[in-house]
Amino acid sequence: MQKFDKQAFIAEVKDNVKKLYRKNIEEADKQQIFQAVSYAVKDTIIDNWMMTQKEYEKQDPKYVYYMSMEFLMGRAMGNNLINLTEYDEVKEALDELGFDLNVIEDQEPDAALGNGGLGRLAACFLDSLATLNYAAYGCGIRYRYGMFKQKIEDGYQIEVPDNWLKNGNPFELRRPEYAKEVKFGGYVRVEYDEKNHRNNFIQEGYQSVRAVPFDIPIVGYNNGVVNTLRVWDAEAIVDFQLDSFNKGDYMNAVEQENLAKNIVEVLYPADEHYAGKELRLKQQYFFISASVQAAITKYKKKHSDIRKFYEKATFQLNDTHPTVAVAELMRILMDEEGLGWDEAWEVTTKTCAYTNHTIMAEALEKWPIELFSRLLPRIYQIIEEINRRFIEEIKAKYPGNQDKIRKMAIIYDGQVKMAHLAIAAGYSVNGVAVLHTEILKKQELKDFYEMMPEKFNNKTNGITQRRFLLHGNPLLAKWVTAHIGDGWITNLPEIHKMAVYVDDPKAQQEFMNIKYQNKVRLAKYIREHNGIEVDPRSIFDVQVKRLHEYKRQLMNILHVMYLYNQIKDHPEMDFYPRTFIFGAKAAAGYRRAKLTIKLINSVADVVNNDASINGKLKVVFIEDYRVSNAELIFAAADVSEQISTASKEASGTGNMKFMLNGAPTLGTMDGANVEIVQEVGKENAFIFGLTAQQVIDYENHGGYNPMDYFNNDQDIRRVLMQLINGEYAPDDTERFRDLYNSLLNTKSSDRADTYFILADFKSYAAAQREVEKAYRDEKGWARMAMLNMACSGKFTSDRTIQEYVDELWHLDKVIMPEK
Ligand code: 26M
Repeated sequence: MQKFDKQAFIAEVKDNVKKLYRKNIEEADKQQIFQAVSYAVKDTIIDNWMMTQKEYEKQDPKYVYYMSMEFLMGRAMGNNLINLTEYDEVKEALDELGFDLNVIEDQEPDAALGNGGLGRLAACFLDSLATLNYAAYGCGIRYRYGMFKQKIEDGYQIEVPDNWLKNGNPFELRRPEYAKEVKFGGYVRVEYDEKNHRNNFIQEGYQSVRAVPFDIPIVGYNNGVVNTLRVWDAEAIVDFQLDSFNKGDYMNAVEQENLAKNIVEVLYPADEHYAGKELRLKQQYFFISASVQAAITKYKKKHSDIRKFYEKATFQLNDTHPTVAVAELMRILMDEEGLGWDEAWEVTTKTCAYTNHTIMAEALEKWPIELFSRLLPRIYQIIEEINRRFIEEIKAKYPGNQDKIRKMAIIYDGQVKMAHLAIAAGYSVNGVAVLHTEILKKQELKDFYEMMPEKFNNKTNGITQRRFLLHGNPLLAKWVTAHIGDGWITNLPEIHKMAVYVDDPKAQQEFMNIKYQNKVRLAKYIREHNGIEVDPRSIFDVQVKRLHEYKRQLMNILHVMYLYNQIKDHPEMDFYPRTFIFGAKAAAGYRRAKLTIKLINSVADVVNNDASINGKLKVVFIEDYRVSNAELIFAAADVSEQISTASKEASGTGNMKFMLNGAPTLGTMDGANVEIVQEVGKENAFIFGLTAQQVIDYENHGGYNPMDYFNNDQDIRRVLMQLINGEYAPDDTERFRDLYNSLLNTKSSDRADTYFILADFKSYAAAQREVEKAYRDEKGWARMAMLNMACSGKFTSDRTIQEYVDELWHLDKVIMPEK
């Protein structure tokens, strides 16, 4: 690769400022500098991008199309510099110009085209695919508004639109020459084709939208590879102009204009919860139809036999959201490419694979037949036929067993079940952690597993160390590299070489000092963004993730209330200062989640302002938790809170980011926590609570009664009473009644405390005491924290991607020519 030329870079930045803003560099503001630097970086990227695509053309590798409604990319500029290995050089160049690269980076809005774990996983996968030299496309939607920005007003969450494109996106490239037409509605006319002796299916009376791709470069680490994230924008297909006085055409034109405008307007901000909204289905079909069409077009440029499509392409479906891809591929193969059903089915089932990300029942996508068939009439016909044949298969395997059909049919009870379609039509069904996959096989998808066990497999999630250590924690990254070299950047298991230093007092000191500096950096962020003063010498105990009952932020804050009671009762008690840090967005319509945010902030108000406790306890709710501030938070954490009700968190990926940055896990045996403990040893984690099997057994036998805990445990009773006696809501004692009810009142739902908070509370509190005890032993803590970092090698997304490639996708590694 070309060597970085500092003076040439500076000249280009100056030139960009001039061209873009008609200003000299001294006159430019920080946003303008950000744009100018980004365009200079893009210049370098473009050369590699063109070279990569030329090489792909030449070597004709198999592609993976990662189909996802969400890509939670975060900021691009810093990460691109990291992967181009030009970060330090550009930092110097900007210093020379009198700018701080970190400050310039803060000018970039996060690309928040995702809700949480599922969307961020997609982003990590793209980074790993490019770094490992695999040909890949991310396929998604260019939402005008991404995940809402969160403001906290009077302790309550307020959602503010995320106008992330307002200053333009310097890294994207509009590609109108690759636009595709996507059709909605109308009806299907069947016409007998005399010549070919078959029926033709012709969609008529439809509305259409022009899908225009925007390409975003995905830079591999130090390998010259640049892959593409292709996000689709929608435009009206007809120019909005009246060339006829026909009123019907006019209204039709207006409607098509509106359809286009609405489709890509906004990301649906729901996590693990599904509401059958028509616009959501439109979004799904819109980006899937465009992406599948584009994949076929690309294949046909080089290949003539469409029946071998699967040799050059595989579609990974990120949850059920993109599952219409199955039927869209069938449609194109049959209606446009002329294949018969069986031929088309063979191609489709060798192309599509499905990843499941949750066992939460409320997340399962089902569409009413009426809505589905009206919006996608031809696609619905195809799904009907897939369903008919699938039911025949079930009957053949389980003769006379109506129950199996009821439980497994793709269309049943007036609904189209997307997970069933994905399983029936995919060559693979995978879970995202060992425990999760086992639960899928034994519980949630038991019938499907019994019928087709060969499809089921596990791919434990991972994260990219390039963003979450090299970029997010430069101090630690440099320190690790100074000890063991930089091999870990592309081969994370090498970080285990740090294990030889865990008992070395000098290394322990240095490690703790780096952690301290990162805590100072976060304390500064908190001071500037929350106006709260926190002590970087206190234990930073962190829970950051979407707000959901199963993740049990409520248990965490109830425990804080319990600690506060103890400190007030026993002021003389020796208590190691603790800062509890929360960050979480609640879905806009999720009442209980939003009330939990209010409770956290109410507890914070009381605790943080009680001078009598000498700052022993602080509670901070970080506003607008997102990828960019997450990088600061992981680097500064002492304790990683991973406290979901066992069996509910499919994997978790935040847990891995904390571990990589040397924060031990305080958690349940859930999701990937199980594998984290396996890697680092249970003596280097703080594990508590019911096991997944215990939770499942309770659920199956309706045998848990939270009143037992309320009646028999004074500490628990006291904390719960404080929810309804105005302790944290003097102006409205009823404010937190719903949270109280959720734990105790069987009338508020059919069962109380569905997430076993009271059952786990005391073992959680005990584990928290163990944390404090361990932290007091400074050397012991340094050892434990360093061991966590050293044992995090398994959790790189490079490993996850390599497993997908070896076991499912069978991609070819593309070798880049030396430059
Ligand atoms: C559904 C309908 C309408 C709008 C949005 C949705 C929806 C969006 C995201 C439903 C679920 C969504 O995400 C689920 C998710 O993020 N699951 C998480 O996936 C991670 C990556 O595999 C895991 O680590 C987490 O444990 C899992 O909760």
